[in-house]
Amino acid sequence: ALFEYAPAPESRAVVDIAPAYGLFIDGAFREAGSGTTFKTLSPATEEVLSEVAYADAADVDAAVRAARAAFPAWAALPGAERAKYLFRIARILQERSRELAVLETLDNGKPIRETRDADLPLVAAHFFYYAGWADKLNHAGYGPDPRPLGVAAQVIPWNFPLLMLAWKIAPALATGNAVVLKPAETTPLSALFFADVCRQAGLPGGVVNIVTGDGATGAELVAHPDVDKVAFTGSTAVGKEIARTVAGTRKKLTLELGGKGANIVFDDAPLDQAVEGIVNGIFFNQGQVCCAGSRLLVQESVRDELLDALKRRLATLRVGDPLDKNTDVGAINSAEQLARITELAEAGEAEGAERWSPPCELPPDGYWFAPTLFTNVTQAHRIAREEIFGPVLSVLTFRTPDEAVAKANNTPYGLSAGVWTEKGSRILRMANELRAGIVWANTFNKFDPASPFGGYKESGYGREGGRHGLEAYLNV
Ligand code: TXE
Repeated sequence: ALFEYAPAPESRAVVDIAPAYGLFIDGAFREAGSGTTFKTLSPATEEVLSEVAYADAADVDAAVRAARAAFPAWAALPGAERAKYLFRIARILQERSRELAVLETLDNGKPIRETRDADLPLVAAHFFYYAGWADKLNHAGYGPDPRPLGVAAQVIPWNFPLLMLAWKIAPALATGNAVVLKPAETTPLSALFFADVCRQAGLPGGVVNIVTGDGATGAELVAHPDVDKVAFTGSTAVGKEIARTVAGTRKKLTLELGGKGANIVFDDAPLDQAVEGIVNGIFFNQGQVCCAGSRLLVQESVRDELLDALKRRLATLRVGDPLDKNTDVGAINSAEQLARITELAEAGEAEGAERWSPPCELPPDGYWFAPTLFTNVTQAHRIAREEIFGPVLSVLTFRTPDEAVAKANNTPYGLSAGVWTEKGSRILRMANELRAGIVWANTFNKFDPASPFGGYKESGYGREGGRHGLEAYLNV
């Protein structure tokens, strides 16, 4: 087996999926100590994509040791020198973005148009943005000479594999930390590709380490005694478990967990624009987005008009082959995730909500779920309360702004919200009253590396992105 991911420069235009990939520790790929591997599948076809090394406690320990050994020299580099590495990584990511986009779409199932036009540009933008901070930390507002924390353990999910890596690794490196990152078990390939990018950029060995495996691997990493900082994005249940593991240790923790975002449409909103925002809010990445607009709150007076327009629009969505540039809705990432979505949609019907999907033919193999709309939803229904993490929209109504705020805030989560109205004063008022880390006005799912992102309530704590994202990796 070839435990190496280093395509020859002349073959870079092609994603050449080798049969097996190794762990990336101390600047080199290697087999797991136990020799154990696991398979990754294409969610669109269920074909085996690759075999990946499975890291156990000993491998995690090797990765943390490599990071610890690399940390002092990396932290001591002048910021301007660290910035050069980050700029180099950003440029290589841009140069190899076609290859990466195809790889990410194969591994995750998301439409190539999204990977190409959203994920990859944002990934490079995060490295450029944090490269810019590396030599300006004295001016970040945290006082003179803020220091890195040390070794950061980062555990990320499968919905935006490379983008979540960028959110975590770019600020950690800019501030002088060394990193051990564990990608999700269903989507490890772009992180291993990124390891190759680090090598190409000449990043010193041990500054970035990638350990592939499952939840047990993640648990080993988080519990490792020589870790100074834990950053996690994933389910609220696992986030709580990690908080318990970290409690009583020296480790600093940031958590980015689930959401149940409300997209709130007032009767004065530009409805055609709102329809686009609703579709983007819940069908982008098949709704597998922590800040998805999974609850539509529409003012009663425009309910029928908006739903008619929305249904017409949903009928035009093209569901299918993620590698087809015309595809709008791709595959669900895994059989487990499909089962969760299916179970919650069935609960919606059983509890009396009305289910609707446009006519669409789903491919025979792979994991698919048709775009789905539920009306007659009450706040007590599970589909109004629980994160579905799929292409399923629950529609509720309201009469007054107060009622809209109360319903939007009636959730244990608090990650995102959208407000659609012509009234500027109403936007400002809603932004103040909505208990959500981000409130979009007349748009949805807009991301920018300069903007902090994170949750209220059970959506987690800490911020990623922007100047605030530096703080999670600094002693100030
Ligand atoms: O998440 P997990 P799953 C939500 C979404 C989804 C549900 C379950 O609602 O349906 O969570 O998804 C690693 N210690 N979100 O099961 O298990 C795991 O290997 C340390 C929202 O995929 O949280 C993976 O790398 N690590 C979310 C990562 O945690 C552990 C994105 C996420 O997996 C671990 C994903 C443990 N004990 C799911 N157990 C968002 N906020 O965007 C698992 N992991």
